[in-house]
Amino acid sequence: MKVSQAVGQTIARMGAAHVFGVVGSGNFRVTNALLETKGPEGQLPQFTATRHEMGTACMADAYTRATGMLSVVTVHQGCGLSNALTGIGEAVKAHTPLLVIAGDTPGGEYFSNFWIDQDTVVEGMGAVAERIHSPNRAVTDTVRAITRATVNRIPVVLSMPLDIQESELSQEQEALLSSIVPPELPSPAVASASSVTKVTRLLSQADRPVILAGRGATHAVDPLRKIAELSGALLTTSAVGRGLFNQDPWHMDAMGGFATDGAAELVDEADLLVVFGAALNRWTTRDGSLLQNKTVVQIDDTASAFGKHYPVNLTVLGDTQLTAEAIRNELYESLDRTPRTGYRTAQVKEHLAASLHWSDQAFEDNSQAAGEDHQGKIDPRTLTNRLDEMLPIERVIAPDGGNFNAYPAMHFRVPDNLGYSLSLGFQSIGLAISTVIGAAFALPDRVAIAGVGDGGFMMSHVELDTAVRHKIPLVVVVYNDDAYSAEVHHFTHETDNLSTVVFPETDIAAIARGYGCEAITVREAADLDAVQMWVDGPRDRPLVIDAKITSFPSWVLAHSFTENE
Ligand SMILES: Cc1ncc(C[n+]2csc(CCOP(=O)(O)OP(=O)(O)O)c2C)c(N)n1
Ligand SMILES: [Mg+2]
Repeated sequence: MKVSQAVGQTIARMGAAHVFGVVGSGNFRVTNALLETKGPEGQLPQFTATRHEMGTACMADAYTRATGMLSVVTVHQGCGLSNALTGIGEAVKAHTPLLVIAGDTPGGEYFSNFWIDQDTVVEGMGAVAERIHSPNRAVTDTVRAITRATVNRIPVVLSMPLDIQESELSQEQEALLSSIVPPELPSPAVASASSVTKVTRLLSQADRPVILAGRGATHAVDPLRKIAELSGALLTTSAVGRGLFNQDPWHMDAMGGFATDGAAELVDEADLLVVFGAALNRWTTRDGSLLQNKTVVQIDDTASAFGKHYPVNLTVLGDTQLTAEAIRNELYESLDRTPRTGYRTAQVKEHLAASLHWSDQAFEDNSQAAGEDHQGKIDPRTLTNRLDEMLPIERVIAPDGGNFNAYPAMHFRVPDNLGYSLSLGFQSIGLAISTVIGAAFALPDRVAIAGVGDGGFMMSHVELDTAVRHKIPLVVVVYNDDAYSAEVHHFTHETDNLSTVVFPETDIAAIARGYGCEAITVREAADLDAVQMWVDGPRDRPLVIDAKITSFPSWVLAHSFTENE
């Protein structure tokens, strides 16, 4: 058996659920062997051919985030891998366990056009570099790569030199193939008893406690709601945790830059913030300001998360679910099963209800009727509020980066946390279309909605081809202002020379039709009636909405200009 065959078989037997790839000569044989081998449940892995490796990695990242299952990125050596790096970088920032398999030039062939120092490049991205070292180690090397990705929640790039791929596998390694099983994680650990008691005490004494959950607390929702009920706390999430507490009447939606003024005030005035599985970055904390004048407790299963962005008062190491359950049990005892009022007053309830939905927040519609220099422009808030009403709530939303980004990120309601796929950990523009396609493979019964700027769209629309081929019920809302408006609004105060960041008008609807999508151009709310036809139809090809929007600094950008973009 050739090494390429054995590596492909090993990956399938380790539980690869979905393979995304751009296949070239360097990864062809391994990929085919992988797709022909049944996994531990007797099923063949699914395969999606993508059009650019950046999209490949984003789709795999989103698929794994939504399912928890192993997805594989398969790319050609050198340039195939380098094209995937931005998507891999996003997965690194999001702690997504990914296996990336990449061909590699044969040892010593540094003169090959394809040669790059793959390990150095990969490590520089913050991912883990693994490789197939020899025909005597190929199966073992592959098992270790997948185990590291899974256990350490990190993308691992397995480089596969072509000469080793073509070698005959050793008999010892071949014998290992039949006994391969998916990696198993060690049992999670609860925080120490003294830590649990400290947090319990803080919660039972606070007047205005707030509980913040990030994506690291996905499994802790039930005990967290109970803790909040007992201690009289309000509930909120990080941006990636959006939707976790949707079922709870005392939740405030996401905290930080995306929050309404009313929700931000409630966090600001809290006297205790207990954080479960969230990084507390500058966006969640509004540059740290939301951590002021209160006790902040950070609970996480990874010590490197502590104080990464801002100092906190107390850190607690432990699995978020088990630790939340322990705190809940101790609170029950110490409060004699009687919930405290805490922050849950009638007045706060009213405040909460009024500030929950962005669509309820008053604004002055600045849509513009057709004029001399344009044929009409729609206010992006009006656009998104209207689409939010029209599109089914069974949805998954992926917002891209840019000035516009808070509109799709917050004006669209989400049904739950799975309905929100945020690939802004690397703060790259151009990832959302691929992200939402990856999520759609995981959640085929939902409408997939990407909200992108014209800049992000022009960088990544090639994956519309993938969505068309797979008949994905995708809606791409393009907030089109013919500019990198984040940069326009950022620099407009210091220079008149904005020619580097503005563009002539682009007919995005025509581009989309070229891929086989349905497409409409929207200049006023009435133009959105066409969306209803798509919603009522078979939804078997993507709809691209080229919305010509009015441009002004969005609220998130307005209060983040003080530092970096
Ligand atoms: C890959 C990448 N390149 C450049 C940037 C810097 N950048 C941030 S926002 C932005 C403009 C995005 O334009 P668009 O998608 O049209 O959204 P808008 O800001 O106009 O609303 C740019 C270039 C980035 N974040 N990521
Ligand atoms: Mg723009």
